[in-house]
Amino acid sequence: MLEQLQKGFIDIVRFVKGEGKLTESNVKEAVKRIRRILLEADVNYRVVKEFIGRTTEKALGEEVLRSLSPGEVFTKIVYDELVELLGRENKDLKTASIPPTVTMLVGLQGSGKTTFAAKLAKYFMDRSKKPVLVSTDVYRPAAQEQLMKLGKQIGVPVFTGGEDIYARAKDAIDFCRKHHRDVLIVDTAGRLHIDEDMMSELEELKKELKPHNILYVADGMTGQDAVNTAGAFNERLEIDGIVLTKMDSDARGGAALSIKYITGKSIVFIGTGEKIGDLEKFYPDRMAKRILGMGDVAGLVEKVQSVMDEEYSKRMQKKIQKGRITLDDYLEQLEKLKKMGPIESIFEMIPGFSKFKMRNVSVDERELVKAKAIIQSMTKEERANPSIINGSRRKRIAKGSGTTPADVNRVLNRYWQLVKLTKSLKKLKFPSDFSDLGF
Ligand SMILES: Nc1nc2c(ncn2[C@@H]2O[C@H](COP(=O)(O)OP(=O)(O)OP(=O)(O)O)[C@@H](O)[C@H]2O)c(=O)[nH]1
Ligand SMILES: [Mg+2]
Repeated sequence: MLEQLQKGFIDIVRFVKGEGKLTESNVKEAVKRIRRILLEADVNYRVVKEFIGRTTEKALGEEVLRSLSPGEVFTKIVYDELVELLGRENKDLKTASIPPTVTMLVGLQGSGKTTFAAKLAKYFMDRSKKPVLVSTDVYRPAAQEQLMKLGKQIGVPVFTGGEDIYARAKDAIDFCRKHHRDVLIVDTAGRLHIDEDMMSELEELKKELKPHNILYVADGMTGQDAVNTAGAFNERLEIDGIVLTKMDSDARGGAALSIKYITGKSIVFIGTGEKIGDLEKFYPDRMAKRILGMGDVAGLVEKVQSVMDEEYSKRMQKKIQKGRITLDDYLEQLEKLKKMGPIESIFEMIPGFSKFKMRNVSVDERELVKAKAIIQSMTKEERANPSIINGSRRKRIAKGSGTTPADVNRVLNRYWQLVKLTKSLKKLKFPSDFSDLGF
């Protein structure tokens, strides 16, 4: 994701770092380089002009006169400007006071609406919501089947109905009310280009459904086309937010960096792959850090620190350094992590983490209770040294905790995964200039 942009910015940071102080000439040179990088990344020229102007002004202005090194100051300025460009605040979807919350997805053909509909349903499910999917695409014969297949995959009902799309969508709302489902996601038909038929159909749907959120789904790889089309959709439908899909294949990032500035609407989610789990909530500050080559380690650090008290993290750090994590630690971690939300979102922030394929490591309440009972049924020795747990010990632990040996195995497997993770964390290098920059 955004490799080209990242490489460009990392080179600039390196260049500025080598300079003794910020002068008019090296700021000019750095800014010239930024201009080239942004244009090559297909960022809108108006955005580039604004970005360059503000960065130059700040870099040459009074703000520079601090005790930081020029590299730090300049990087911080670029970081702030990137955050500004990406939207500063992360935006959440609106929730209806009387359920269901209706979210309508619009966008051109092939932009990823249907895929995103399923990803969003899963996202809601993971947050204890009960979503329903409905498609108003009656033009493409396979559209309905595609959604049904995805719905089945994640266990979300797909409402089907007659050919009248307005009636179908409204019936879907009734279905949600009747069955106490609190979220309705409406997938719509895309066209190759913006045309009057599609726009008036969407306008009509909006009138009938009164959706709480209209999300414009754009293929991030299409760069400025995505930005221009977003503008057109916004004019007619007044969208609430933007979803950029296929960011996994977008090395340039032109759409990501221009769309907020040009349309005034924020990016809410990004799609990072074809699979259902390949979805990220969009955080401008984290994205800016990513672009500047700092990975999301800073985000990780913030999140972890907010929950773990200093003493605890010091203790954990020592254990991680020594590579000694016991099952007691594991249990403590589970409880701490539970407070932080889905554990995957934490793992996703670790650069290169997807390699470990540990997506299924989520903590839910029931599982936590079970894991607790299992670990508490172990002897002190077993907890300190889980590798001694053999078949008969497993049986005894299962009996003692009212679970099965398979449950015991699951807890142990997750524990070993955590051990593996801490080993990989140990290898991560935290850039030394983080704290200096106030990140
Ligand atoms: N790599 C990648 N592929 C994606 C992503 N999101 C969707 N796709 C792929 O893009 C293609 C089109 O996705 P759909 O979800 O069918 O697009 P759509 O907007 O519903 O298309 P229409 O219904 O024809 O308007 C599919 O092959 C998806 O697998 C993503 O985030 N990353
Ligand atoms: Mg579709």
